[in-house]
Amino acid sequence: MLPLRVRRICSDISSLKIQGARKIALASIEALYFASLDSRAKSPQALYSDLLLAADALSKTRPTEPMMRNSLHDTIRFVLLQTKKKGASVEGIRDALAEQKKEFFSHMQLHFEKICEFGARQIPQNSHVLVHCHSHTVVGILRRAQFLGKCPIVICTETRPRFQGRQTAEELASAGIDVSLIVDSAANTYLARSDLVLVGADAVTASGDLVNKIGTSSIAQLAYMHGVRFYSAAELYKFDPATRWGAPEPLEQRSASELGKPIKGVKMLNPAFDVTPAKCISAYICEEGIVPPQGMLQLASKILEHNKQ
Ligand code: RUB
Repeated sequence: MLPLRVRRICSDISSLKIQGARKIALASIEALYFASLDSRAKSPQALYSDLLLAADALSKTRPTEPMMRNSLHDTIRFVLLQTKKKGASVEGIRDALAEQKKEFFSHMQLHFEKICEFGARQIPQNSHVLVHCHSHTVVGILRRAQFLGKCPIVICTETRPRFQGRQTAEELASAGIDVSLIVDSAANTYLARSDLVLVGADAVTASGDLVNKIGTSSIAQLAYMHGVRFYSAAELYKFDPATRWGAPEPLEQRSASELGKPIKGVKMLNPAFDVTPAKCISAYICEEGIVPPQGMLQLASKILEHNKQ
């Protein structure tokens, strides 16, 4: 049985109380640390087994989250190396994990700040920006642009069925940004007058395709048609290494109950994510800078390989 604190985080991630790839990855590492504190293991190997169980449960909470999977993978690998050290002890591993978590969080913060800076530079003065869903990274970029005096004018789609766009609009408004909310189906009307689209990322594939909140691909296709630039803010940790060998990114299907009252005789379908083809993406904004979709494979592979040494 998983410790209560781990089960709570799993449930907060599945229910979207914790949402957005970045926050999900950070919460999963916090949960792994709690798993180490709450484990009753008496040997490093037993502690490692407990952490593996926790990591497995966490990674199943949202199937379309390579950033969480990559983070858990690296941390589990770190724990394995600790267990193999001469004189390894349960206490020693807990301490090492605490340090590792601190380092991971500060790295993620640094990457976030870099993306905000690179992203803000892509936003022209007084430009019209269309955003979809709620991405902490996108909000960070727009806040940074506002701080730099660029005064973006933002349109948020409400993002059915969970309405994450409302949260985006609220956060931008409280940062003093000119922001309006539209229904998802009004995207085409406002795209025609937008200077750019800015969305987050849940996964980036080896071919440079983007997996993000359902509706992203329709907006991207429309932006392509209108000749509007389309950016996705994506840490390199959002790259899914399995796609290098042809594995498709799993796309989460959520409960039909999110769509409201059932209708007799009607199937209710609720896919959470969709795939935007690389050709519709002007560039990714990552911690290394502004990268065309074709460049993500090489950059991300380098980072993920580096962590395996
Ligand atoms: C959120 C979503 C976000 C990405 C990136 O979907 O699609 O664009 O997760 O977010 P959900 P961030 O609400 O289903 O989690 O920039 O915060 O990592």
